Amino acid sequence: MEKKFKRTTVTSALPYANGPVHIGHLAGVYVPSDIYVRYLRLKKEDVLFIGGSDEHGVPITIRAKKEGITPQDVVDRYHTLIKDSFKEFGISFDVYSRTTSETHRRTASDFFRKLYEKGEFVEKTSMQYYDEEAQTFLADRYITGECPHCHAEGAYGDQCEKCGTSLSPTDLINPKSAISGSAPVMRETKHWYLPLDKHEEWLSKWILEDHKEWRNNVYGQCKSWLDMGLQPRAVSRDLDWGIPVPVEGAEGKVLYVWFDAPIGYISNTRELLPDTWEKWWKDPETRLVHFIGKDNIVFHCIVFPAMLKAEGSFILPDNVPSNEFLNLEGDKISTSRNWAVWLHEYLRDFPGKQDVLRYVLTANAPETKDNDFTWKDFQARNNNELVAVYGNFVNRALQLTQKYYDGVVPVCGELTDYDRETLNEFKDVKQKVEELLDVFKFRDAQKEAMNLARIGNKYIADCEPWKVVKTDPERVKTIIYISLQLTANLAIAFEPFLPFSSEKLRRMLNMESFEWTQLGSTDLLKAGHQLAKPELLFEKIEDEVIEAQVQKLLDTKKANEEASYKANPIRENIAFEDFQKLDIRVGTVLECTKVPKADKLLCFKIADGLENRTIVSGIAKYYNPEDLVGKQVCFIANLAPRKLKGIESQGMILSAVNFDETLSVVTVDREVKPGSEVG
Ligand code: B3M
Ligand code: ZN
Repeated sequence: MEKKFKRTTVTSALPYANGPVHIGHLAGVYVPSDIYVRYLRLKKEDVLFIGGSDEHGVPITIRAKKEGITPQDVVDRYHTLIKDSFKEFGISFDVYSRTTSETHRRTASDFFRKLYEKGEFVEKTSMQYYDEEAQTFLADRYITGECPHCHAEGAYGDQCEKCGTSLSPTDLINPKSAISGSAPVMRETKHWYLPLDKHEEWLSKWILEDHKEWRNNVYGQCKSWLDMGLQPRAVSRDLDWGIPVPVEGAEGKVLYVWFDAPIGYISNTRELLPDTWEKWWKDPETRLVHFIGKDNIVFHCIVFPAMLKAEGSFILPDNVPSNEFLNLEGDKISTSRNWAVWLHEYLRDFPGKQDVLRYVLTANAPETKDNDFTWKDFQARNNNELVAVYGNFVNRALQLTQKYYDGVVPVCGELTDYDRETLNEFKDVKQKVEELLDVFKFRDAQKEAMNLARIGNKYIADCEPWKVVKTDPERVKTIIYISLQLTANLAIAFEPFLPFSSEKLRRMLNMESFEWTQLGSTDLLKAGHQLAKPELLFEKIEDEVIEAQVQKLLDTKKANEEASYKANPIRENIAFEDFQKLDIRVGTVLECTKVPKADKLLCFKIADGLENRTIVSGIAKYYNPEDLVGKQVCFIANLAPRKLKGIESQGMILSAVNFDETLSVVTVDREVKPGSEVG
């Protein structure tokens, strides 16, 4: 890479301190950022790795209320848990702080005040639900009511979890405050907005023209936001948990969590380096890189840069590598449904096996599309790759050295053509790994490192030193010498990915440290050098261990199913005449398209036997529209028409709500005439 930067500031998304960290977070953000930072450090580049907990926001207050504790109790608990488990897992932050720190409060307040004084905000009043009993404005999540689409009770002011439709609080039928249970009233409230529309022009140029190298998913999401046109965004909230808005007339208002959280990167740098933090954020020769998950793209590529630009003295991110999602055994990871592999539990269940998880999450990294984590794959990658390839090669090389030469590196004799070929093959691994890491292709980079071990395995298997030793002992010295050089190279190549194993290997090789620049060299270990006693680098993971983990997930699934059944008990009996009022029919899907500006809705054209009708349904998350064309679906034909996103929907398509809240449309198992009655 051309070197126009003096140093790199690397940030990784600040996890919400309202739950522990799981493998989805690790695969998406923390493992790749840690690999990247370790790589830069190995190259002796100036780099700072910033992490911390995000401790504000409504979900934390909801959790506190549920548990009958304070929000501070919630964040204290999870901040410590998260921080400790990151440390044990080897995520090598230079600082891991929190957004409830005093430094952060001051930094975020100053930031807001500066923008305020520069006139970078617009003030607007709007009507918002207010709980008169509790005397407080209500965040969207604090209002529940009947969903206007599927008529489920208990839909939230921002979303109905039943049918997945996104809502605003005023859409709810019979809204209720989740705090007091009373019916909220509308009241006027004032907020400060960041006028993103005013920033649209430079943002468009900066992203769409100057950063074409950003990952497709990042670039694409930014483009679609910019194409839709940016709107002013409120940066304050009526809430009693957060950083108070530091201007007059803002009593009871706090900074919106997405305003203060990214400033947390700056505060945490400042906490670590009170005197020199500015060069990491303001010097144009500093490169800023944000590692995030895909749900954070708009905040890091559009909102935060607009804030930084409005402030005026900060640099903008150079790249924002963002991953897609990791699923678990085919289902979306979910904190609330406990569908996850939690880092602290993994560390407890698999002590000393940090690198196995690091390896698997990188090998399976959701870099370009969502990926799936399964325990079977975890076991297979450990047993067939780490143990059978990397570990096996290293073990052979070290054991043979022990056996033939008492652990002393032998003198290299004359090279054969095959030796030279092998040496050549691993000489260019450095360049290959660098080229890939420089563009954030962690999966492929790790594959290159593993390839080095494959070369070694093949070499030693082809050369068969255990046989040759009987006929040509001099030749064996050369074979072992070359195998040991390869082994040392592996310790370097894997260092950013598997730091614990590299350290262990380095100890076995009796080497203090290696430099990245030595990667590819063929005389890392000199003849006569004494190695330490070999141990196994990796160990096989047995079926029982994996079965126990799978069983744990099956138990979770069962508990979730039971809970969901309990939460949705069979309703009261109805009279047959009431049932007869429902007119359910089968229709054939003629067309199905996405509804613009509504990520959950699909628009159907259905042949209902008589004519074609339009039905809008909130299932876009679960289907590709093309896949539904031609299917026969069941729908309620006599539901009063209603408008959704400006489209008149003439009925409702029936779908089953699975325990994990995914939806499946109800179809017929044999083709029938469109318009056939269901009953
Ligand atoms: N805490 C959201 C998340 O964990 C948020 C990231 C903040 S980064 C400044 O998805
Ligand atoms: Zn609904």
